[in-house]
Amino acid sequence: MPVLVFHSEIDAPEPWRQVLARACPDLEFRIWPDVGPPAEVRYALVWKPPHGMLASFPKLKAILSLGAGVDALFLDATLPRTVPILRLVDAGLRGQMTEYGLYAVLYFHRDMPHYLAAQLAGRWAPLAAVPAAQRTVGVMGLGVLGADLARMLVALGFRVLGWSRNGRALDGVEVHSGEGGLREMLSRSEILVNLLPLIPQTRNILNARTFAQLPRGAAVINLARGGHLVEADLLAALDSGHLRGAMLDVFEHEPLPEGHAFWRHPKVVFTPHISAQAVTALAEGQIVENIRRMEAGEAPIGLVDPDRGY
Ligand code: NDP
Ligand code: OXD
Repeated sequence: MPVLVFHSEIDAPEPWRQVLARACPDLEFRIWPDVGPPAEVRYALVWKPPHGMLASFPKLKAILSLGAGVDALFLDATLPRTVPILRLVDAGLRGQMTEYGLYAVLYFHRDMPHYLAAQLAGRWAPLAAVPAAQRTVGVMGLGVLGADLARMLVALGFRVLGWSRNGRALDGVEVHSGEGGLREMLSRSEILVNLLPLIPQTRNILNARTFAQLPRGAAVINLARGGHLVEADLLAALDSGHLRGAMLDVFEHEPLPEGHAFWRHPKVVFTPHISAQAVTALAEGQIVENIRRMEAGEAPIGLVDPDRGY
């Protein structure tokens, strides 16, 4: 019987075993590394598989990612380049990410770091109101996740700037692209949110030069990948006072190493890569549909372009 191999250190296999037993009874579910004869494996349902794992299946038909971002797959030099990679497109991630992004923007917009510090210091310290219509938020990456957040920010009345590769128009959002567009967007973004994929062109994009182009007192929110951020540059920009704060969900090394400066930094708030998590009940429809489409020879959902890397 053809086999689907599961590997993830953060997603439980059992719910997936049950879903697939029901929806794809002709597919046997096995958990890496107990996969049996490698030639029986047709599908790999994975999050951060060990390097070499995918290349060990000579008849693999598709790599089903348990996440939207597939950067970790491309770090494997042995990744079979001709096997389609299918990423999660929304599949329950979009709503979670938009909630988190809104929360993060509102946290800075409503000066919560100031009020938390004032409370702890026993100070009653009101600041002048800044209406959403006078606040500019920049969103880097206007894909499935970034565009939804941008739309919701527009609905709340913010001035929203966005940056994407193709610069496609988005209602209510001033969209930019290219190097010049990025400069223009950064120069006006009082709160900057990153929702780009991690590819060679975007690695380290949140760096000293980027921060220097933001208005003094801006805040940075990184929800995409740790590899986008040059951590030392963020710390320097926070410590110099150029940036007023950062909210982070992702890190170059996860879990964040013990003793890392972010743990106790007064201007950094962070969460352990939870802004949008794959929930089986919300993602199963897309995974099952993609297996059906692959078996029927139809175009799958979320096909990654290996040349673009996202
Ligand atoms: P999409 O592929 O739908 O969107 C990516 C966006 O980035 C597109 O708008 C794309 O432009 C833009 N982009 C890509 N390259 C460039 C570039 N060189 N210059 C400017 N813009 C660029 O991805 P999703 O929205 O689904 O996900 C985005 C990322 O969010 C994922 O890759 C992942 O890293 C991260 N993520 C994090 C999670 C977490 O829990 N922290 C959960 C889920 C995702 P264009 O529209 O022109 O193609
Ligand atoms: C994803 C993630 O890319 O959870 O889906 O980071």
